[in-house]
Amino acid sequence: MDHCASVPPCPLWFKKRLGYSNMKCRVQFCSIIFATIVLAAFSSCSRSPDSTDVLVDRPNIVYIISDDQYYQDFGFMGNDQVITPNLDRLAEQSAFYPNGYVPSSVCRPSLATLLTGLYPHQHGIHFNHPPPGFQGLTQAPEMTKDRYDRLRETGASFIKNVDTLPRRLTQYGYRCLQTGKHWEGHWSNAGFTEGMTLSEPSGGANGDKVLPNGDVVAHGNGDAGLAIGRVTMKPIVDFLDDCGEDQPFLIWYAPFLPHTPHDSPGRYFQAYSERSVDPHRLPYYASITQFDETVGELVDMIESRGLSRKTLFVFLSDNGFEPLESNPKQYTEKSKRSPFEPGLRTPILLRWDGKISPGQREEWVSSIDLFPTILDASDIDAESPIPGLSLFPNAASYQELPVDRTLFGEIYPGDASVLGDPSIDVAYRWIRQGNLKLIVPASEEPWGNYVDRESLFDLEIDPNETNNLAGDQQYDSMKTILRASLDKWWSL
Ligand SMILES: [Ca+2]
Repeated sequence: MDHCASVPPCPLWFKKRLGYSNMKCRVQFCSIIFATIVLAAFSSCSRSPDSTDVLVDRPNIVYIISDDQYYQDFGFMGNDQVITPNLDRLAEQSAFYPNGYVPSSVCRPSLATLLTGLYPHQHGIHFNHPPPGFQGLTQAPEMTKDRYDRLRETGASFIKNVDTLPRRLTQYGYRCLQTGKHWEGHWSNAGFTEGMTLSEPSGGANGDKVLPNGDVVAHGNGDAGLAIGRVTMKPIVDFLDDCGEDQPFLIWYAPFLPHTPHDSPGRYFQAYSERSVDPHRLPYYASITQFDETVGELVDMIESRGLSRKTLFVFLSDNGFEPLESNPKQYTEKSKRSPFEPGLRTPILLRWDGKISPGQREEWVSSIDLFPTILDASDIDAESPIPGLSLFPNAASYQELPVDRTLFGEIYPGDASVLGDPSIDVAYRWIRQGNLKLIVPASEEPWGNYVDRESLFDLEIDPNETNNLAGDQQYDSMKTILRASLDKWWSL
């Protein structure tokens, strides 16, 4: 039997770590997968039902992920126009990091980083859509549902073969529920034990596409899962009721909010009737308030069950979004998808009553830190090296994070031209250290045309990233240092 016949492309982090060729990597990777399956089967046979791996005091995890929200569009971030009372309350009860980043300013790579603790060039999910890209997948006359599903499943192969948060937590007795946004096919592909996304058309208002031949397919971003928050919270209520008091759990709450369509019910618009909100921002703000209300419902589900001292809440946004004044369904050039601050920044909140000291932290942090933070809070080791830092000691007892910490990220088009080698598609890489941020395009005509040469910004004096200092001789040495750090990081 050829065990490698159905093995997906080798994950890039694996290939790079071992320095293998594609073929050798594929064979080695296959062997390890096979050995792991055998070992797992043996382990599960040998593990007793009352194994010490079954925990009694690890926290539940409630992972709340906003979809497309500008980092300042929260009451607790100083915006006095937007209505977010529930998120404001969560921030008051949390270690609150206003200076947070995501590595990539678009949904799927950003969400995959949360699931894996790896950068996109390491987990391999650098795209929203696998080849032949969104147009090819949805508009090619010869496309059928069967072929579409196979192409999407190929794109979901990476998540199946990497350590994920739900897979790791499940090994320690957790039940893990997926709701909302999920690009990796069926919920089980990422290691959840239960979920909403089935990789099949849902018939809901969002998440389905009709092919030219009339076949209906799942768009790929969550299908039935997209009903959470917008239509219902019942799957989470049922899950919590079923878990009871002692079953540890992870809830992945990633509703399709405040993402477009900004079509919230009228009461969310009416909430702004006494406020002078710019008309082009109103539908987006209404969707933020709708999202905020669901966050309040979710937090209440935990508190009303007496679980708040047994639960770690984690909050962030997967990427930024600023509505365009001339077309509010679209976003400003410097927000979503871009290598600029409005696309990459997010506040990060960590709440665990009795364990985490509420209050603002000024350190620079990244979503890459959340996988190790959650494992650390749960007293679980990562299975393989991961690049982020646990924020838990800082959140729990103000232990300092490294001074002048360096943050990194990478920007890609939504469509992959090839799987298994993100370096072919990468459009920009960025690094921030102190006040300086360097953006390096992959060519002089990169996708998106955000910058066409190395661009260095001093964010303290130039927060809007308009004055490129890369040609200024007094910055030469710093630019060289940042570029070297960026290239070293990229090779890992
Ligand atoms: Ca998003």
